[in-house]
Amino acid sequence: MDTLAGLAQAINDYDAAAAERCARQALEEGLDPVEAFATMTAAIKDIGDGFEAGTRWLPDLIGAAAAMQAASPVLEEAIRISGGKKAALGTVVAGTVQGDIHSIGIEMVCTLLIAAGFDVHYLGIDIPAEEFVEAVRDNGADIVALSALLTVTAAEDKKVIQLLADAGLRAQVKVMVGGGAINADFAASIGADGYEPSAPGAVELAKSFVGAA
Ligand code: B12
Repeated sequence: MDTLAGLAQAINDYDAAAAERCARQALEEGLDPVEAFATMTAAIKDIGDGFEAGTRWLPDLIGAAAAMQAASPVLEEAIRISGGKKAALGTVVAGTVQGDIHSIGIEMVCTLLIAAGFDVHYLGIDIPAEEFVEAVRDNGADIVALSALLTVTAAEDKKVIQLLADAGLRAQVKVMVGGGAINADFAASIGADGYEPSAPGAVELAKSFVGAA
């Protein structure tokens, strides 16, 4: 079995130690850490699909997430190092919206943004709309990146945009939205400035916002 297949298998087996070992091995073999992360994303998505279909259960999601979270820091560290030190392209405030505790995707978005040269303020998960607005104001952010994976929390994106407008900040900050609960039509309907389905896509979008694409 090659290393990336082993990495996918480790996610599937909820084997955190094997996932971390395969991630390190992938780097030693000179494989692209972003590609290794995409391999894990596909594996965990399969488990999510099984959960939706009723063939997998919450402990399966928890086990797979733990395996992915054991390997992610190894890959994220490599991505940050390869990004080197760059002049700041702009300031991003990022987080997962209130009611939603999914962190893996937005953390990869943040890692790639940092590697590309953005100054990123990651607020974490389950973040109230008011807190995003405060962080945009306090950090003079150019971009706010909102992640939502649950259908029920997608509406929080709209709330953030509304509160930014109420605070007189909407004109100075671009809003990008993503996560499994979001699509381009939804993003357009709430007046977001952009949507991307992947972390590399998020970086290209952010660069286009600051005229660096
Ligand atoms: C792992 C996981 C969990 C873990 C999360 C651990 C963690 N620390 O993140 C745990 C076990 C905690 C969990 C809990 C729950 N989960 Co869950 N989970 C998943 C699963 C399997 C994978 C998510 C993931 O990490 N994917 C890998 C990452 C890399 O992908 P990603 O998050 O999509 O991010 C990528 C892009 O979307 C994009 N992106 C992400 N954010 C942003 C932001 C911007 C601005 C941009 C531009 C791009 C972008 O870039 C990322 C990298 O490419 C998904 C299945 C799926 N298909 O997504 C279900 C899923 C999201 N979960 C689901 C559910 C229902 C739940 C629970 C309600 C289950 C329960 N009964 O308790 C709880 C919710 C708790 C809460 N309040 O949030 C459902 C949601 C259904 C829906 N549409 O509402 C899913 C879709 C499973 C399913 N098919 O039913 N979950």
